[in-house]
Amino acid sequence: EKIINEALIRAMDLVGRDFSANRIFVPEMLMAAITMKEGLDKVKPLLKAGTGKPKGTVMLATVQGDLHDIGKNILSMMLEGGGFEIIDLGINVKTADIVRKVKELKPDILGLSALLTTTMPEMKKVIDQFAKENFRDQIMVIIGGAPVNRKFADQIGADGYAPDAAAAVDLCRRLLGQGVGSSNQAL
Ligand code: B1M
Repeated sequence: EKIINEALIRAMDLVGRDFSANRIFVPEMLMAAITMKEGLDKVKPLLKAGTGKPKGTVMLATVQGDLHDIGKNILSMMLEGGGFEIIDLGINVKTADIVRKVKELKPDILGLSALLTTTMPEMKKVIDQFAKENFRDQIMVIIGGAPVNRKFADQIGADGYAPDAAAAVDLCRRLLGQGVGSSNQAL
């Protein structure tokens, strides 16, 4: 977790800052993302959980129109490390596909990620679609990603918000009535 939080994510913050300041451009941002993925692949085995019964199933997706998946992938790794089973639907996932997969595979929690201000509204669309299909009370929906905050989560009727992956693991534990770890930023 120290390698992820204090080296990889911090480096990515610098990449974001340089991109905002027009010092680097999309190709460099993409190179950084590929490098980050390689780094995460090396760290992943260290976070693997021991054997035992899964603590619950979490389905993850980056919403439609959004290609950012590094934060979601870190969350996936940390949830797996925390003993959860993960179903990852990937990036740019259509609302209809998310709803269909949730109904078919019945995870305990659905986690939605968005990194763009333009794709945040897709999260509301997913929640509204569950309501439309009379399924809202059968799935807990949590959201996260850089432009998202607790106020937005409340506004769209999400069951929880977490500012980072560690807080999201605590949030999932709490929603499933299990003890939490070090973070108290969730919910
Ligand atoms: Co893009 N990009 N990008 N990008 N990119 C941002 C997000 C941006 C802030 C950069 C900037 O301007 N400073 C900006 C968004 C501006 C805005 O909307 N306000 C931006 C832009 C503009 C774009 C494009 C439009 C650029 C263009 O084409 N002109 C384009 C859009 C493509 C699209 O999605 N349709 C684009 C493309 C890309 C790449 C493909 C090149 C690449 C992504 C590759 C990939 O993900 N595989 C990329 C990258 C790398 C970034 C930055 C530099 C880094 C994102 C990242 O991975 N951060 C980013 C700037 C920044 O964030 N500093 C930027 C590290 C990661 C660990 O953090 O994802 O925030 P994050 O996840 C955190 C938390 O948010 C949280 O946990 C993680 C940490 O523990 N979290 C959750 C995330 N999901 C969660 C879900 C939860 C709970 C917590 O519960 C379910």
